[in-house]
Amino acid sequence: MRRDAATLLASVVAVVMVISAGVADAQSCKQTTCGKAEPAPDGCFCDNFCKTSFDCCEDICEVCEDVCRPACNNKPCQNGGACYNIQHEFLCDCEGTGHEGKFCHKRIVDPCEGHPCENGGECAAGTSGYACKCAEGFTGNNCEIRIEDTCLGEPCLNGATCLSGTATFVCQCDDAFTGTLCESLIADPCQNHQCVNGATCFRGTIDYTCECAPGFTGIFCEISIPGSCINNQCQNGATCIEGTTNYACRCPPGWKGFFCNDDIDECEGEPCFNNAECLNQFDSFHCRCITGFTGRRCETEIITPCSHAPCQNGATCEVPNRSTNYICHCAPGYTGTDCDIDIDDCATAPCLNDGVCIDHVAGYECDCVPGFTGPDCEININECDPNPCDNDALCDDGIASFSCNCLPGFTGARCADRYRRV
Ligand SMILES: [Ca+2]
Ligand SMILES: [Ca+2]
Ligand SMILES: [Ca+2]
Repeated sequence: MRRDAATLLASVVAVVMVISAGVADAQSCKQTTCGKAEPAPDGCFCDNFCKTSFDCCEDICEVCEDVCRPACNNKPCQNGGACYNIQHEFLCDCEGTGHEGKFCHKRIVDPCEGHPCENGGECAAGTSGYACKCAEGFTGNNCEIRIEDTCLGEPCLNGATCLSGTATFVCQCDDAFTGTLCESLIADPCQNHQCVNGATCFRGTIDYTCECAPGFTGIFCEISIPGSCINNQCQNGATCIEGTTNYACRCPPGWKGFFCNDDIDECEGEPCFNNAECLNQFDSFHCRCITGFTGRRCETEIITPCSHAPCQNGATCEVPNRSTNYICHCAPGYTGTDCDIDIDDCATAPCLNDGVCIDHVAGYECDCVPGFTGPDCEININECDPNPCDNDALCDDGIASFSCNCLPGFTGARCADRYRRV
């Protein structure tokens, strides 16, 4: 920023006085001549003839006169320096031009020229040299030294953050761990916390803090905040009631609990009759009736043609759609409208060989005469098996009997006797 002329004037008057003392005064300037391309004498400012004390005018350079003319007319300041007239003197302000000297003619050498900072370091020029601001991982005056990453190999344990130093590292432990490498687990201080009133416990390194539920305060959230309905936790449309030490929730029908977030079980009082199943619903219950019952609580028996149980002997009763009558589906062995007739299973005379038929439910039994067997007495029992005849006689099977055909010399029903010679 270029300085204000007035400020500058005040600050340089003293300097000018010193300069004037060492140079020719106005009178001597008037008497001085300077040739073409020759510098004017020190301290002379020749209007229209000599530009500065160092440069003569190109066209003509005669007697230097008019030393009191503003010197800046001759544009003495070079390289964009600002010129200020101060009595018989001028002053060049070189700031920002990169030059210095009375005429801003001398280039200021930038100490950062040549980029002395290595490895991406930033160079900052100062009055006595430069300083390098090194990129991460480098050090040294010119950032020429690479810093060894001491966190290589991830030495910190249990999720700790490793901070790399020049020769060592530091592990920044998670709250739950401690030790140089964060290897030791700290007992959770929340394990035996005393936070109350629905507060949440947050563990610290050695202690815990309680984050209170709305409406509570204190280290352990043990203090109720009066007027706490502002942040109440009443749910399901409950109304918040301010209290002196706490608020209360007035629950709408169907809800209970401090915050009205518990559904009331309307089935608890067993409102359904006749073995109906009770279903808990929002502010209500529903009875699922078994067959034959109806009503909100299944309290009403449904009267149908089947209600008086007309079907007998294990039959099932059915009322066809839109019918006022019933149909009995009989169990095996029965017939009739009400299944009250035991079917005569002997009607087809299933017993053979004079067997007597005995009727049962869905079946019969045959009582066979002697000499026959089998479910229907269809088998003639073989009385010759085993052979009852003696002395190799042949046996003839009969009905409940047998006969033996004796070999010569034998007699008797079983040929057991020998003939005697008379
Ligand atoms: Ca309910
Ligand atoms: Ca029968
Ligand atoms: Ca027989």
